[in-house]
Amino acid sequence: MDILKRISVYIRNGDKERVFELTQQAIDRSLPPGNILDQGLIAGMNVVGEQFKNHQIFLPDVLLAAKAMHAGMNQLKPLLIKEGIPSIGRIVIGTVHGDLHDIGKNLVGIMLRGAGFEVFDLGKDVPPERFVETAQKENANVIGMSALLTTTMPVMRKVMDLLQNNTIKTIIGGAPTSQDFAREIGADAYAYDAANAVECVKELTRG
Ligand code: B1M
Repeated sequence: MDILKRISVYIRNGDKERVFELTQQAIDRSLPPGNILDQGLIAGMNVVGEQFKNHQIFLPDVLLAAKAMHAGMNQLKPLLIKEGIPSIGRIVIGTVHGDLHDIGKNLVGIMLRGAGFEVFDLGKDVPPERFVETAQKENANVIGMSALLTTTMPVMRKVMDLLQNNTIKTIIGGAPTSQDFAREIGADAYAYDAANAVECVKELTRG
């Protein structure tokens, strides 16, 4: 079995030690970090999501998979972020209040940093006011919100309400969100994945 396939299997098994070892091996073999991420770590997590939905595995299994995912992502982080490049914009990101899913948001933060943005990561379970207050305090150009639960999507609307008459741009993402939802709440952009988030934020901060 190839090394990326094995990483995805160990994500599914929640074996963070093996994920750590194999990610290091893949890096040592000079495999592109983007491939290790997509075909190894994310591929494994996608299967975990399917199995959880179909009641084949349970919450503790998902938690272990998330820990294994973090172990691999931490190793890839320095390769995805180029150090010392000048900031091309400032963005506040976070997962909205009530929502504890932060893997996708972390990935978006890593890719934005890699592209040269200064990122203020508020973490998860972030109240609407905090997004706005931090963006104003840090003089950010953009606020980025992540939600993985249908029940927490309305928090994005609350942030939009607080931002009325403000020039700060907004981007949303996360599995249950969509372009239509972004339009409905008045967000400036919707991104389907981390690479797309970088393209959208570049567009929002251009000129
Ligand atoms: Co939960 N969970 N979870 N979970 N979990 C989902 C989201 C779910 C779809 C699983 C399922 O049923 N198939 C389901 C949500 C259903 C719904 O509302 N539609 C669900 C549920 C129900 C729950 C609980 C309610 C379970 C329970 O307690 N009974 C509970 C809720 C807790 C809470 O938040 N209050 C819960 C808990 C957890 C864990 C804590 C165990 C763990 C999270 C650990 C962590 O994040 N630290 C977890 C996990 C891991 C998942 C799944 C399996 C994987 C999510 C993930 O990390 N994916 C997920 C199933 C799935 O998504 N297939 C599931 C990998 C990640 C790289 O992708 O996050 O989509 P993603 O991010 C992508 C894009 O969406 C996009 O770019 C990222 C990179 O490509 N993106 C953005 C994300 N944010 C963006 C922001 C942007 C732009 C793009 O701009 C700012």
